[in-house]
Amino acid sequence: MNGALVSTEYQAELSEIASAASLADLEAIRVAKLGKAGTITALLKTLGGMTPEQRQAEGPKIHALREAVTVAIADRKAALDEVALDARLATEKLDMSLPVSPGAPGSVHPVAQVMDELAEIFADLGFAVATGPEIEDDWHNFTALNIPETHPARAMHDTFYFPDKEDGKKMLLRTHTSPVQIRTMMNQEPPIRIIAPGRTYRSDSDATHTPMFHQVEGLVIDRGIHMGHLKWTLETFVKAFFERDDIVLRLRPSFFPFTEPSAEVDVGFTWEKGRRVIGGDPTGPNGGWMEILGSGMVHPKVIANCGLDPDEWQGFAFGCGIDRLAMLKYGMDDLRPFFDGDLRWLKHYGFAALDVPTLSGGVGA
Ligand code: 2NL
Repeated sequence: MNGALVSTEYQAELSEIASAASLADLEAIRVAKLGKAGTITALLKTLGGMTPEQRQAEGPKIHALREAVTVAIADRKAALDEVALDARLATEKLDMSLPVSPGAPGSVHPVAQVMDELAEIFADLGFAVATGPEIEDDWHNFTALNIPETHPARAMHDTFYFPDKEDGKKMLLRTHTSPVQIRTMMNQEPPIRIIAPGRTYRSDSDATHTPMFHQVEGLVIDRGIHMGHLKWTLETFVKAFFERDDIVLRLRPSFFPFTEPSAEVDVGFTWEKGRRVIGGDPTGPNGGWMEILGSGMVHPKVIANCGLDPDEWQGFAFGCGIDRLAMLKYGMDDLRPFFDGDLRWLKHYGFAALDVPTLSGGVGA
């Protein structure tokens, strides 16, 4: 294309475009020239009716005209766009100091809140959070834990089983989070310090039991671990969680197949305004003991089942219900609304998502 030629021959066309005053004017020019019924489009159509000689002479001129007009329109459009943007920037103002509208922020469920608090407190004690599948096999859920084939917990009416599998593996919904610790012991070298919080399932339903509930278990495996470590850890945890220093623990002998010795753990409570509150003197006139945890030294058979030498490695473990912890700390007296999804309940008992990451502040706060 010969630019000099074009600029002299089509001066009128091009100056009309270059002086278009607005984007709307420019668009009108484009349609008038290049649109379906435009003048240049009509010129292009005349090529079809020409002799080859005429077409050879006229063709390049017409195409050059269309090219020149197309380029001129694009240039003018860019210039007009810039003028429009400059005008907008000169007049529009954004007030960055305006507060955003609050919207509907939702709230953190008490169970999630307590799980965060547990993770924070135990992190301060050197524990990592471990998770695992909710659908388990009976080896990880029962056998590895030294729970005999005949144990009532294995019965159909206590545990949710899946239909039999071809390979003979019995699949179930985990009845505790212990299988997470079994998997950790099998896959990680000691020393191990973990908590395993999560959903657990038992075929149980009344005012204080729901078929799905939340449990946290803790596990420490190292050399030379004894009951003293267990008691100090639980005491430190309970004081940090309930945010009181005047809490006493009582360990009572008990039995679990997976720990030896085993101990049930009671906390001292006192009656305050018709409510049981953790802390205070359990032996006083307003006091009493409440069971909140099960615990013990990990049974040597369980350690051996996970491929570790029980003469070298010892440990303690404990388990407790998260839903129950939440009820005790935040004063709910009914478990069932935890899982109803009623927004009124959540609004009342839920926690602000970003303002309050934890109320516990960890250990030593
Ligand atoms: C309770 C009792 C307990 C454990 C859980 C545990 C896990 C492994 C090995 C040994 Cl892998 N023990 N867990 C130990 C004692 C008690 O829970 O009453 N839970 C609600």
